Amino acid sequence: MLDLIVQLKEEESLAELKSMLAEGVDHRDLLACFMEGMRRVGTKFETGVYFIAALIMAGEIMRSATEILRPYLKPGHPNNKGRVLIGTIEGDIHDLGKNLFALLLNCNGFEVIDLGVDVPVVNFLQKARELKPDAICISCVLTTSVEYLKDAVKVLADEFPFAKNRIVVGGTCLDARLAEYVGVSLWARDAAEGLKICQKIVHTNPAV
Ligand code: B12
Repeated sequence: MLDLIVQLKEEESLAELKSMLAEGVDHRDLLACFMEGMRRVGTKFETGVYFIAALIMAGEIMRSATEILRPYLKPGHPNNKGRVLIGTIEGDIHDLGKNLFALLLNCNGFEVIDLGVDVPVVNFLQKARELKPDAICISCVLTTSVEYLKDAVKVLADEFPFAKNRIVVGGTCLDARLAEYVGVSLWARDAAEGLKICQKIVHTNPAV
């Protein structure tokens, strides 16, 4: 299936996904396969083998795969309800990872307010003031948006004394070093890790 994804064969890769699900293959492994496919398409883009049209095509494949996997993401016992504000940082229009994370939060009983993509800090600020979320989750996929993220973290932390323990960042371009650079201690490698962080925040430090 990985080869089909990397070759951007939408119909074939999705058909393969459906048949593997029907055979009982773990949906987490299948999701991981699609994500690895996206990574490889990205590398081909980086090295000049693929062009922007391939990224668009890959995005469509990932979107459809997420839809097919959606029913499998529901857990057995929802708990830890809380409110999460989420968005992709300014300058960045990637939303598939963010949407996947939002879906996982939803399936686990969280109320999710999604501000969309290319979100300026002022929008995060306004909504955070209005809704007092348990967590503010910011997706950053592009390296070129890291400075916006750093700025957003500073503005939010200045405004809300406890924001530092409520801002969660994630996205392909981030790692522990960059998270530290933008001033955040809550960084997630993937959506599942992000979910655990949000559950912990609600457990130990619910918003009032
Ligand atoms: C599909 C795609 C696109 C699509 C996006 C469609 C969409 N609706 O999102 C389109 C065609 C729009 C696109 C455009 C561009 N892209 Co693009 N794109 C990709 C690609 C192939 C896949 C991304 C993806 O959806 N992955 C699958 C999702 C599920 O994974 P994910 O995003 O990593 O999310 C997971 C985690 O990171 C996490 N997560 C994500 N966000 C958050 C947030 C929180 C709070 C938490 C807890 C977790 C979390 O949860 C997810 C699940 O575990 C990647 C390749 C790659 N390596 O990722 C390049 C890639 C991200 N793109 C890249 C580039 C350069 C661009 C363009 C600048 C290209 C251009 N010259 O125009 C533009 C930028 C447009 C813009 N202003 O944003 C580069 C970025 C390099 C960098 N470090 O900055 C990459 C890495 C490709 C590459 N290797 O060069 N792209």
